[in-house]
Amino acid sequence: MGLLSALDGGFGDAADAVTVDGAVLSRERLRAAAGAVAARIAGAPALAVLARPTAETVVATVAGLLAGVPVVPVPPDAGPKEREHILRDSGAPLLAVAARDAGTEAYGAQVLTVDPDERGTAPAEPEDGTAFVLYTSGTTGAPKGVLLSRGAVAAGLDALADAWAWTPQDTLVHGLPLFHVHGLILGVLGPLRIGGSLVHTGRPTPEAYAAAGGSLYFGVPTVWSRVAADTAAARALAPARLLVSGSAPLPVPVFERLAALTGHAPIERYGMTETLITLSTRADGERRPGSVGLPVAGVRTRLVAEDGSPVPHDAETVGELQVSGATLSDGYLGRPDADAESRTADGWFRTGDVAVIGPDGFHRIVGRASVDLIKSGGFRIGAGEVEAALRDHPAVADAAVVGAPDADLGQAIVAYVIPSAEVDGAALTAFVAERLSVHKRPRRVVLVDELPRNAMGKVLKKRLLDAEAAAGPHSSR
Ligand code: MLC
Ligand code: AMP
Repeated sequence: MGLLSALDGGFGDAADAVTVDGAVLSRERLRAAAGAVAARIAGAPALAVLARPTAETVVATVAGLLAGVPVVPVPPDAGPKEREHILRDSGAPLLAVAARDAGTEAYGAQVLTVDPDERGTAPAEPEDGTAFVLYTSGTTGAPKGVLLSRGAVAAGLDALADAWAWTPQDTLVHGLPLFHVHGLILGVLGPLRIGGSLVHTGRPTPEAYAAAGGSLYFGVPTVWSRVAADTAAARALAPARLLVSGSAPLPVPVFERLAALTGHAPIERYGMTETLITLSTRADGERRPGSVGLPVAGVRTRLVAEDGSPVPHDAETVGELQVSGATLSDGYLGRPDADAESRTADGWFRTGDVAVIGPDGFHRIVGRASVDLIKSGGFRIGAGEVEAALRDHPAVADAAVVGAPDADLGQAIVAYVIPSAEVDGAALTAFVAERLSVHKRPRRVVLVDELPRNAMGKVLKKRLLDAEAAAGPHSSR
């Protein structure tokens, strides 16, 4: 069975298999359009896709998978620095775009225009190989390409079908970006493997979720927090079957308000680009606020103390969460150093997340080991990448970036900057937004004369976070 099993004819056609950006694609039309693109890219080492939430992005992604060409999603708002890095580092010779983006900068790659009305013959899907190279931030440096095999993606989706009782009767609704695991792999490939249909809402607003009439809804906690604050929109989700939150911690008050207004206790699940989704509460099990539940089928977890010893499963003692199983990636593209750092000698992946496990096996994520990986609105952002971008500004002598608690975004990027010339925060925010992806921009800039440092000269970010906490709660909205 291929990865896109719902597309291969066995499930029959569905006139409205994928609705995105006002376009409605049947399975037959999606296969035909992707088949036409697959013929043009056959044999290429990789296909970059300018991943706007459009029919063209879905067609190009399916084409890459049918042709056995690894797909490299490029965030559509990535500024020149980030886009050039992804294109050059991945070595993708082709960048698939919609007609309106035909003139886009591709840094030496050839721009390939995708037409969802084109028709061709879909090739037989390959059995194995790399499905995706997904770029994700580390604590320092530019984003790294994570190699996800077809087998890992298939195993990951099948495990979620089991945990969430996800079937061809489901209509999935979400408005998440199509360049990460959540929106693209779960949110687009899910229905193309499991069956059923997809409605992508463009932006994930409460009004759009309320109007979509689906059975299964995905969102990051920022989306659910906005839905929970909109009583009418939340009540409109009562007829749904399952609401699923992930990519960042779902605050317990949001869980409770959502449950009260919709009648559905949300499912919370946990994952990473490097491991796909590894933990989840279950549709047929307890949905405990603040908990990410149990390992999904095919995944094992363990908790390890700093000295490498096992941590008791007493729901109190924290340890680093390590995972193994069928959903793990094949490592980072061209980065054996990062691979070695992220895996144990016995092959487990070090998540960098700190967790507890209860005697009943339920997992709770309590934080991250490093202050330099920030989750803002569900996006993973490395402090080092933002600091490097800020230091490229002529009026910046030095900068330190932290993720400050934020009622809307979970964490908001706050930049402490030592200026070398007159500059204001808005100009620095715009500078970062133009060079990197827009969501990596600081939401606040604090101009300072110096940064707190230890004897080795390392910035004491804990002190900056304490200052943020002392200043009281913020909301970037
Ligand atoms: C604002 N904008 C700017 C700007 N300031 N543009 C340029 N320069 C500036 N200085 C524009 C943006 O382009 C955008 O335009 C608009 O303002 C709103 O941007 P925003 O303020 O950043 O959006 P916001 O409302 O804060 O977004 C919230 C959100 C978003 C929830 C919609 O954070 C989001 O989509 N998050 C999902 C992240 C995700 O999918 N993560 C999964 C990772 S996978 P416009 O035109 O676009 O409106 C993973 C594994 C797992 O974690 O477990 O799932
Ligand atoms: P990414 O690489 O963007 O996929 O981000 C992965 C990170 O998101 C994980 O290492 C966690 O820190 C965080 N994350 C994902 N889901 C959850 C969750 N349900 N609760 C807490 N953190 C989460």
